[in-house]
Amino acid sequence: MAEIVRKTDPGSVYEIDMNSDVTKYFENLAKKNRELFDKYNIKAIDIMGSIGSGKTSLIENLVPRLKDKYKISVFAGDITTTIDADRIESKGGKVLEISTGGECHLDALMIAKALARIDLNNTDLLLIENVGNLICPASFPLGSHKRVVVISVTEGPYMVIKHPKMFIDADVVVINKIDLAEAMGVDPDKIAEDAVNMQPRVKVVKTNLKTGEGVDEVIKAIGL
Ligand SMILES: Nc1nc2c(ncn2[C@@H]2O[C@H](COP(=O)(O)OP(=O)(O)OP(=O)(O)O)[C@@H](O)[C@H]2O)c(=O)[nH]1
Ligand SMILES: [Mg+2]
Repeated sequence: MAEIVRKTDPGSVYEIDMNSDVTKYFENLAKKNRELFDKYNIKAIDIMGSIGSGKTSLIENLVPRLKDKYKISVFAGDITTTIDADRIESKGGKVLEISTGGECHLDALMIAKALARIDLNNTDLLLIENVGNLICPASFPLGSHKRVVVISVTEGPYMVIKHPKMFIDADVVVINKIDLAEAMGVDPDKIAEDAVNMQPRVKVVKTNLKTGEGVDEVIKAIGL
């Protein structure tokens, strides 16, 4: 068995403790964001997932299906580019790009500042595309009502068990690119089983976001 150095080992390589005040600061801001969402009757959905898993593709599929039912705003979190924002706009979504300038996640302060820039009275569904990775976004609640995690079979079979925090806090897990499952030698049902074992209340949906397969089930699973 390989040796593991854990964060909790005394004198280990990880001696610096996380600054719990910083964590509390962002958690409080997330609560304030939630209060604002509720005051304006806005459903806020945090869409997280690894790089290239299909977060933007999911939003591209959701916007046309939901735009007659909801007044939708989208926050597209990206490190530098407006590529995702442009894609979503081309589907008819109203998008505010949040460029994190290198940060690997969105945080509640970025959301609070972005909320000041949109017409809250004219929004009743807010889709937030978080920055692509399965680590940092898990530790930064934004105040959203639901957390959706998008992973794809092309990332291999172990995404869920390697990233427990992301999946323990998830409400919906989307397993995407099922059209490529056979070529990848990855079983989407096994990934689904891992997700339910990690968080028994989670809803899991398998999708092909190139064709739109499974998107109606995602909408149902989120409760929209
Ligand atoms: N074959 C296949 N390709 C897909 C599917 N869903 C998305 N893709 C492709 O995967 C690539 C990445 O998709 P995106 O939607 O940009 O992924 P993302 O999670 O938003 O990526 P980042 O924002 O860069 O982290 C694109 O080229 C999509 O066309 C799918 O179900 N099947
Ligand atoms: Mg994207």
